[in-house]
Amino acid sequence: MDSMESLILELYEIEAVKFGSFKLKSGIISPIYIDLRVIVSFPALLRRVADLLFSCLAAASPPPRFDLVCGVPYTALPIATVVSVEHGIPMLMRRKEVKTYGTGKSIEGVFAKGQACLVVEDLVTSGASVLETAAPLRAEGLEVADAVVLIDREQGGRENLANQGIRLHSMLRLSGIVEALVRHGKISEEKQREVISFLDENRMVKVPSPAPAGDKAKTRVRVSYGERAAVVKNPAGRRLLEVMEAKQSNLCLAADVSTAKELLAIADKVGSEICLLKTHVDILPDFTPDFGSQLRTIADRHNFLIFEDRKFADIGNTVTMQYEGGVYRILDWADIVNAHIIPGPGIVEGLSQKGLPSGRGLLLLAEMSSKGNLATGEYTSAAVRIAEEHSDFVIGFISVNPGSWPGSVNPGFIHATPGVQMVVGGDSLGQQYNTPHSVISERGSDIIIVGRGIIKASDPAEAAKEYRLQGWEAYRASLQ
Ligand code: S5P
Repeated sequence: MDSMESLILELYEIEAVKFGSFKLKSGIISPIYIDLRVIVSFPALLRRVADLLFSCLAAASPPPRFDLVCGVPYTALPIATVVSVEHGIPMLMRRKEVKTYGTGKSIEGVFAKGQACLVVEDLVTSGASVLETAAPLRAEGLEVADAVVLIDREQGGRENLANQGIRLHSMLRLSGIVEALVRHGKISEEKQREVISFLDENRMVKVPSPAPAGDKAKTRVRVSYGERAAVVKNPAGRRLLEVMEAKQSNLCLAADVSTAKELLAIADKVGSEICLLKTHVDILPDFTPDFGSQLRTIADRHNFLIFEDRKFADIGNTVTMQYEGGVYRILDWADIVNAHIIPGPGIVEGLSQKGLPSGRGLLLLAEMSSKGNLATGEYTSAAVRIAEEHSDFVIGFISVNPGSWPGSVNPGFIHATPGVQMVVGGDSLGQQYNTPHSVISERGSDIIIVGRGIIKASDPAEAAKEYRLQGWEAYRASLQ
């Protein structure tokens, strides 16, 4: 009997593999259940698992290159420890509860930026827990290109991880385990068919999102912008989160000034304080074709992204033309645009056709700040669904109170909230204002969009600084 088969039998004997009817973390009912926590009670088996994991890595072509190992807490920690000890490879540990203040670290252990770290996991279904560990490692500047797992449930984890640049090496696949157990008379062929048909029906389990809903938003531990950057596929979304982390700014300036000349001047003046600059180019009487490149130069100088608040709202075919054509040629210079979802998903598909190849990103208007607006309830949920179906291009939402949304929303999505001033209030045309603290800390948003609070201030640069500090402080407070 080969070593893998005897390992499978042993896992079955110690009831690490069980058959019956089990509700998984993802909510689906499975006829097979795997619980590898029990292997800590069998040291010889634990050592064998670690050895076999290592040899399965050596057999990969090309074999992965790594300087460090990091187990996904908690079940894989002892496995990673044995790999580390047996093969003399230093280990890192990821904290489950991240403290980003004081001396608290998300990763424990000694490492240098640019080193490669192998993630070790016991069981992969969707790949979510591997990604949760890879993200803070990547946020620390480590390379995570490979993960090794004892058992692959063959339910989309390999594909989900590949999408995030991680190659999954698995020692055993669920179908192989079942086959071996049938061969050794441990389970019936009927049971095998049941498991295989379950697998066929659940081939692509989505990465579940840990985001909370309702009241829980107030007590949740926020995941840092830097960590989230590591799990975002869209380059504009990823860059935005990285810029936020690097500049310690979650401030977007709504540059609603009267001329292009003024806009370029204020962009330069407040550029160091902001992560994003929002434009409405159709209000600028002196717009010229080189406006985009002039603004880009300023954006590059101060390291912020450009968001044209175009609020596309037409059918897919029309918006493709509006996006790249006309006098504004938005596609050429805006990293991010936004769209209403009123026409349905075709608008996102149309914009994506043009924007995605250029590395652009899209925000969907899921809520609005103005009094009596209709973007509520089911409409907001529909925006989330459309975003999830197009998460390669959609980077997040214009939202007002995302912490109150029902269900969970992918943590990679960025929430940007307009209607922000230092005091709660409104204007005479329905705009409603909340404070930076309320928007970021209580309502669970990520970015404050501030227009008149800065533009109309006697010293816009000073005002921008104050909004940045308040927005950042509210973010830091919600991390703890
Ligand atoms: O619901 C919304 C969506 C947007 S993008 N409410 C908004 O106010 N906005 C924009 O945010 C609006 O077009 C304006 O550019 C900015 C708010 O500006 P302020 O002067 O009221 O801060």
